[in-house]
Amino acid sequence: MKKPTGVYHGVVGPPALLLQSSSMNPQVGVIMGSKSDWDVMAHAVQTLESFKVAVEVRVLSAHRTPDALLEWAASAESRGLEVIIAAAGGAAHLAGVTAAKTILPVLGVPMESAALKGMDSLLSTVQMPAGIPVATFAIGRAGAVNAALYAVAILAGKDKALRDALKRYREDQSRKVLEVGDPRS
Ligand code: RP5
Repeated sequence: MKKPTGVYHGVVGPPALLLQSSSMNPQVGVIMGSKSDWDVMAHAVQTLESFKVAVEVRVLSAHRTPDALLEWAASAESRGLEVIIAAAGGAAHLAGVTAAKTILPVLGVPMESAALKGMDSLLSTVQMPAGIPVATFAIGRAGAVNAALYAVAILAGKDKALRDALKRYREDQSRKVLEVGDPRS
């Protein structure tokens, strides 16, 4: 998976670990607990960029860089972000902690883990007690892509060009399936 192109514009003190962002005015923030999550989360960033949605991408950890995460989440709305995608594996509290510090919609993507194949990540992300919601997606690549598509759908509520692009995406997807026809040929 190729890295998204673009220039990073720092917003939070010393960065935990910088990947890249794609624009001066990102609408979606994509954060992940470790650089080891990047190969999967690159699918989310690539999907967002295919819709020309500007993305801020950071590695931030709820347990390894708690102060930087809290500052990033608390300032997300004032920086212009409208949706946050948070991916983590294991005892995955990244999405929940992020959601605790912002009223922006937080979309959680559980990463596949070595020990429990992501069931730990899934349950840690999805089982938020009432009051602080995290919209949780599938484990791994499917979740990364769908979280990005869901973020696009949220933004599309006030952006007709994005609504049209989403419709085209669905149409292309349907056409590709139908083009297969008989899979034996
Ligand atoms: C989580 O721990 C990360 O989100 C990652 O999925 C998992 C393992 O991290 P590393 O040990 O590979 O850095 O915090």
